[in-house]
Amino acid sequence: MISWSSPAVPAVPGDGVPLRLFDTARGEIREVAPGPVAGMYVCGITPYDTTHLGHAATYLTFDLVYRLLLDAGHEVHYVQNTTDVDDPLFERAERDGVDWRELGDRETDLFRSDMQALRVLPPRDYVAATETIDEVVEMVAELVDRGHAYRIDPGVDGYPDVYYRHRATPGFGYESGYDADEMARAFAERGGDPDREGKEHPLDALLWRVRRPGEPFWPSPWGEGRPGWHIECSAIARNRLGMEFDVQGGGSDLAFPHHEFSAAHAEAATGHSPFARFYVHAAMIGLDGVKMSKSLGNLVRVQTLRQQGVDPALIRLALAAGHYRTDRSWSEALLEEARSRCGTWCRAISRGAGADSATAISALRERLADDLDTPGALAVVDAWAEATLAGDDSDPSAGSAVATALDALLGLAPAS
Ligand code: 5CA
Ligand code: ZN
Repeated sequence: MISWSSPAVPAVPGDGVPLRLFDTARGEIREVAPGPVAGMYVCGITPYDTTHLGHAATYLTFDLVYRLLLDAGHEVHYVQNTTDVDDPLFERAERDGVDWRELGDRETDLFRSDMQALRVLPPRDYVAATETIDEVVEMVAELVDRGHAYRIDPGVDGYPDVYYRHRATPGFGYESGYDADEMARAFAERGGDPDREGKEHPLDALLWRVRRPGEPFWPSPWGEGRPGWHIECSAIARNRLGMEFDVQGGGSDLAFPHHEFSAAHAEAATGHSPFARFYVHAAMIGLDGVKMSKSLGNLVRVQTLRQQGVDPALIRLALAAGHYRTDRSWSEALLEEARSRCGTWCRAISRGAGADSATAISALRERLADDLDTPGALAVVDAWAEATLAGDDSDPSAGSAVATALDALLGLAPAS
């Protein structure tokens, strides 16, 4: 699938700082320390009702990861999927009387356009689930061959779906750190089917769903059907990044079951562990204290704000005012605060000369490399702007140096 076009990333004066991130699996912040090419997989959208500010916040978080890795001298091999075959997509298509493919294409186009407007760096591989059915079939076959998967007895309901034995890997649960009760609750809430008759255990996860009337299907050794959800990301990431790639990312709602099973499937299929070196999760964005979600319909869309004439850079700045690991709410006040901050920064930058830029840029890098401390980073720029506007003009080219750093590290265009 085509990605979107990349904004230019200027080189920032001075040296980048090694990135440290919080890894959900180990529950600690440590240095990412990738090789020359960092591998990053971020779970993409299910293309209906995009792009709300929760989605935007998550992709902006990983855009910062990308930019900091670049600044620290690494190349980044970034892979993202779109889940263009899934129940909620079919339900929405049915409700609206459109073909599910058409709905998926339209929403994916909208997402690309929003990402481009937000100046998010595009994935090198942007991969639709429908493009990788053969990869999924191959990986399910590996799991079946290794004895990690089984079929539902056709006598149960006539649908011999293929399921994954959740205890196939000894470390199952290491990624989320959830205990049995938390797993049971999250599995039921987030796309699992604990009550499916014929499963060996309620937590076993769907790998291949055999054809049901009215649903799309592809051929496989287990009959015509379609992939389960977790195996999709597992196969796409493993086949492009290999095992032990650097960062597996997404929103915190994916920590279990999705990322736990994506990791477990790949580990069970290959006999290698871990799937990823870091599992990184962006907190949830809400509206009036409730998680923004397509199923609840309490959405603020990037598109709507753009149509109202809001500069996408202000959306970036408003979301960056909170830390990525803190659940937070979107509000008009947040946007206003970003507008006022942006105005102050622009006035300071347009002076040309200003307070020492090398000190400010190095502090900015330090804050961002410390588990993406964006509130701290914004405070650094606030202090630089304040000193500059108070008359400090000791650095003759401070304005352009700071503008370059904001562009490269925070994705904020010089013009905004
Ligand atoms: N297609 C799957 C991942 S394979 C999926 O979760 N799609 S999604 O469209 O529901 O979400 C896309 C991304 O946005 C995911 O990383 C998800 O964790 C994140 N996300 C969804 N809602 C929010 C929210 N309210 N705040 C922050 N991130 C969110
Ligand atoms: Zn995923």
